[in-house]
This record gives sequence, C-alpha cells and structure tokens, in this order.
Amino acid sequence: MATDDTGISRRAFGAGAAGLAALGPAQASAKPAKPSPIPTGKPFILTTWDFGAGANAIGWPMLAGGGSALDVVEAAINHVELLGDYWVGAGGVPNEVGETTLDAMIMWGPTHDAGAVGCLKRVKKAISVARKVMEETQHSLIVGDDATRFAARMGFTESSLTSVVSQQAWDNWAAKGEKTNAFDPEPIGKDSKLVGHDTVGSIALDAAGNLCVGCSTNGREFKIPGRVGDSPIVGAGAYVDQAVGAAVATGNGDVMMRFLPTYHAVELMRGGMAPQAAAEATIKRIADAGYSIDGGIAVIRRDGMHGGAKTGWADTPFSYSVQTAAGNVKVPVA
Ligand code: SD4
Repeated sequence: MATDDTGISRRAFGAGAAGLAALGPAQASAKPAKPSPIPTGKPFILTTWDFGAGANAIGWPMLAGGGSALDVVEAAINHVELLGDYWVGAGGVPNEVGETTLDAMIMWGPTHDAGAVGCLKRVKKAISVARKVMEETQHSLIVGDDATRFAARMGFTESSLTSVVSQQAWDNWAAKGEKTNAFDPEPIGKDSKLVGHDTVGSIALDAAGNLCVGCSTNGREFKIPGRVGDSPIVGAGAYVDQAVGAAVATGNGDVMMRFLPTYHAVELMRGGMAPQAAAEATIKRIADAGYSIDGGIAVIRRDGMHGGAKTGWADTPFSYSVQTAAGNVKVPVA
C-alpha cells in the first residue's frame, strides 16, 4: 500500500475522506481536522550560533554524498567540540571546583532512539559517547564518572578537559571568593541574565529522508558539581520527530528544561503551525510564565522551512545557519 512520508497510508486516508463526505456536513465537521502531511524535503543541515557555518561545511559534503544524517550530526558537532570554544567541548566553562564537564545528546528520527551523557568527565567527544549510549545500550542517559567509565568501555581515551583558558577563568573567579550564583533565589519574576551562551545544536535531513538531531555543551559557568543541564534531556535540549521536523535549544537550561521547548515546538509544527511561529510561541511560553532569561530555539521542518526565536540576549546575536544544495545561509534571530 502506498504511504506518504508521514507513513500514513494514502488509501486509508482517501477512504476516510470518502467516508466523511457520506456522513454529511454536520457529522463530518465533528471529526478533528487532519493536518496535511509535510513533504519529505531535500537534504539540509542546520547548526546554531556562529560556528554553524563551519559545522555545516563539515556535514554538507557528507549529506551531498548520500551520508546518513546520524554521521553528519555527529561529525558536525565533533568539529565544534574540538574547536576550543569556551561554551562547548573541552577547555571551557569550569564548574565550581574548576572542572569542565560535558552534556550531550543525539536523537535519531526514524526510531525515536536517543542517547545522552550528562556531566561527562575527561572525554572530549561527548556527542560520540552519546551515540554509543544510543547504539550500544538500551539506556538513554548515562552520567558523571560512570559515563566516563562507559566511554572507556567503548574505547574512548580519557584526557583532561581543562585548558589554560578554563583554568584562568576559574582562577579569576575563585580569587573573588564568591560562591556560585546557582545558590541564588530562583529566577522566576526576576532578571536572570547568566553570562554565557553557545551550546551547539545540529539537525540534518539526509537523502534517504531520515532526520537526526544532536547537541553538546559544557553548560553553565561555575555550576554546582554534578549539575546536568537541558542539553541531554530529550525534548529539552533537542527533539526530532521523523514525520515533522526537529528543534534545538540553547540558553539558561536550568529554566528552559522546565518547558520542554524543543518537544513543544515540534508538536506545534505537527499541528500545522509554521516553523517561525512555532519557535516564537515556544519562547513566549517561557516568558509568559514570568521568566526573564537568555534563551533561544531553532526549528526546522522536514521540508526545509525553518525559524528561530529568542528571549533576552539583547546584546548577544543568536543565529543559526542552514546549508542546502543552494549554499549556506546564516539566519540572525531577532
Ligand atoms: C545549559 N543550555 O547547560 C545549556 C547552556 C547553553 O547557551 O545553551 N548556553 O544550560
């Protein structure tokens, strides 16, 4: 039986429509409207922040050559993890005791399978360890030293995630003798502008029509040891639905994860909302709940339509980049 890209049988759908007509207008209108299927779309890769174009340049040739979206997302994010950026991967954002720890997640559209690591220590390619969680285990999230132990079992090498930059940042902060601001009162109803941004999120659609999403970060500066943010939480840091599209989030993860923004945005698109409107409605919900934070979301439907929204970050230009066969476009998020 023929199916469209949502997996809905066309024959069954057609029979349903004919059945509706036979019922007459009053009974027919009692049926909920079915959103029209979203077309398959052509390959793309979307990556957040200023390193988006560079990450897309790694992923695009793989996609163009027929590579899997899973390999593409992993490679694009590995590229950023190894850049030495202060907010992603090794060498940045020390916690309260000066250690850099990593959160990452990968999710595969066709199966809803996901793998994640939280508070991963001493292993640089966090997204690759997350992929091992997804592919080699029945678990979804492994954390802390046990995540490091798991990585070692999977053949990853341990090395320090501290760099001159992260050490210097911690020395300067520790010299002030302040405790971490994570013990401050909850940010609801207050201005909560944490310094820092840049979690990388990537979404790819491959030539076979499969979607994959991933994200990776070292989280929040001077966090309480053991803290895990939104990035490795399915529906918070990232989410994909093979029939609809995907979304990635960045910003104050301690607050953002309370709203499952990437799940929310994908569900809005499933209901027929356009990507830009879905991104805006998702961010608005956080602001409407009384939170004044820095945060953003980038969403893309499987047909390649995309959108983004942010709250806060008045002086920080949040952007994402989308690469297709037509080239790479950097999209500033207003
Ligand atoms: C976190 N959401 O761990 C991450 C940090 C981030 O832009 O995205 N900053 O809270």
